[in-house]
Amino acid sequence: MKLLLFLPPLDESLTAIVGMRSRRGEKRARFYLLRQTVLILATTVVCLMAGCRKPVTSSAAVVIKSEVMPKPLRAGPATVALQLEDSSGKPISGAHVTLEGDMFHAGMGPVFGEAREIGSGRYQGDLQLTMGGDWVVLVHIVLQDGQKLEHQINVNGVLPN
Ligand SMILES: [Cu+2]
Repeated sequence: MKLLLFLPPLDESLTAIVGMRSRRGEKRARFYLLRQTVLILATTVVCLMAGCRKPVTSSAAVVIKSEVMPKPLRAGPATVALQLEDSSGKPISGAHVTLEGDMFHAGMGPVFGEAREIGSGRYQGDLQLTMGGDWVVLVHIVLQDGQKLEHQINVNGVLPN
């Protein structure tokens, strides 16, 4: 019994089960267990959803879909296409979107570009990938309300020109 008391937050339900002999007590204990289970399940579902969204999202309220073209990519101009939506799938217009390409090796600086809105919530811009190899494209987004988001696209294996 003492041990059980040291196990929060399940201790409430466990002591209830062990300690109460009346039917009412049992009912209450079952209720506690059920409530505990529902809480745990709810938490798990939220975590799973958050995990699923992570690759395409920088913020809980904004869904970012991105693509770098053409495929396969060669050193030279690349086009970055983005789609911004809110959680209900409504396109997000009026964002300011800039692009940054990095290779993270000595002696090489980043390249920059700007994306324009070409349709409702759809943005597109060019980046000069100046050599073959593994690039990381950082998309800097400022929404109309001033909220800042960052989205990362790994672009591996760009072919030399
Ligand atoms: Cu390089």
